[in-house]
Amino acid sequence: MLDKVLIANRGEIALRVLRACKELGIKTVAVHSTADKDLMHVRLSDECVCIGPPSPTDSYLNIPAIISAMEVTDADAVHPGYGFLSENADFAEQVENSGFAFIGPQAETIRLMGDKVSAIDVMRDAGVPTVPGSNGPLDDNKERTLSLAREIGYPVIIKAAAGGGGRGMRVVHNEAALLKAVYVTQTEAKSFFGSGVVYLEKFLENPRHVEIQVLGDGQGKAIHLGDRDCSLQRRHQKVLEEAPAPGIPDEVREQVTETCVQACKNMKYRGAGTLEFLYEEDNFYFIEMNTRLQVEHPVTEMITGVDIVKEQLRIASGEPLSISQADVSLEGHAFECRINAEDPATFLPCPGKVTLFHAPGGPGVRVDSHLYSGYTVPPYYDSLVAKLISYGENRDQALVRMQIALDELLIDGIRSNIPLQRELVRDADFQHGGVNIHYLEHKLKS
Ligand code: MV4
Repeated sequence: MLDKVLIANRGEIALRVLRACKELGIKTVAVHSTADKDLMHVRLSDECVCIGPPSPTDSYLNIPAIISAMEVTDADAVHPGYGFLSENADFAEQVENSGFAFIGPQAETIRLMGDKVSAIDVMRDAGVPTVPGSNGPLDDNKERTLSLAREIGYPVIIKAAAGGGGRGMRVVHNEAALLKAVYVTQTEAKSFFGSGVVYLEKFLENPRHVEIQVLGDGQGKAIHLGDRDCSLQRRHQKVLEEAPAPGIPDEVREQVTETCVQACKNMKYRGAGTLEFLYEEDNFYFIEMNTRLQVEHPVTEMITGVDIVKEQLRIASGEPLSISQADVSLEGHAFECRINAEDPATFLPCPGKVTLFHAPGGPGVRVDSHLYSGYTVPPYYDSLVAKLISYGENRDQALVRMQIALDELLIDGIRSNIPLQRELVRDADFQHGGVNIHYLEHKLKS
């Protein structure tokens, strides 16, 4: 097992990783910016190193500073959490070239999945269902692009191969607008990502966002931990997630999860990963793979009983997965409400001093948060301050537990989206289950 892990992140996820390390008897190093010396996980770690000023570029994204901190503290491995350097292939490569372990996939895998065109290729080869489209980059043959879109049928979407997560895409509703949209997306992609490669897909109008959690040992063994529905989002920021995705026929779920596992075996995937799909009319369509631990991993942990972060640490130690597919059973239902320090009306970040923090409790309630009474939320980072997770034997029980927990949760001193979450868990359409990716934004407009 690893002896010492450096946690290259902050906030709730740094605390989550710290807890997993402590359970496994692994020593911890916290690295933090000057704005983050009062973070909960900094207090609880064995050692801490200040790596720079508040700006993320100078601290949590500063590769030489992080690798130096690993050298100084003699850490074996780095856990990147989510965001920051978690999907930076150059970081993973430099970490491994410096003789340390990166807790995540091999740099080449991160690169392969970071290019959405090659990711789709890998998935299609494994039998994963993909969106009808160009199956590769668009070239400068305008006639070919026009006839491809005509075959697929409008609307279509042009996406940057180096994009993802909602950046660098453009919907096209008719032939007259196609070539201009391709050109504009290419130009934008070149300036945003340094690569002008774009591809084309059928635009699905009212899909749900359903994703599959996988684990691979890096030697060709892989398993899945079922799916999550993350359709409730605003401006590509997820708000409330659940597992399993409601209303998916068993045989459809079994089919797609099997193909995901096959894809991971083919790649000899190492660590935790998520395959993102659009789901419409009982069909899954792969769009992207995330090669990191995700914010919403707890809902999967609740319905499987598998500690995903501990599995990541075991895999990075070169140990086999602690479970086989036959050991994984999906039981019950879980929700996660993301609690953000933001203005309920404008959604603008609301940093400041938390004068009172009271976490809910009771059966089937989990709170992943770095908050404590007296903590000051700094203005420099993401506004996520807590994740409230509920579990129940069935969806109704998990939902009522979430309603109760949200009523118990107290955060004074800063504004938050708790009022929105309290409203969502009482929304009739959400309660029914299976709302699509546009539901929340439509609701907020009305
Ligand atoms: C799509 C799509 C419809 N059709 N692709 C947005 C984020 C990025 N991960 C992919 N995205 C989309 N790709 C096709 N072919 C609609 C979206 C999309 C979306 C997807 C998931 C969650 C929220 C979304 C909000 C708007 C658009």
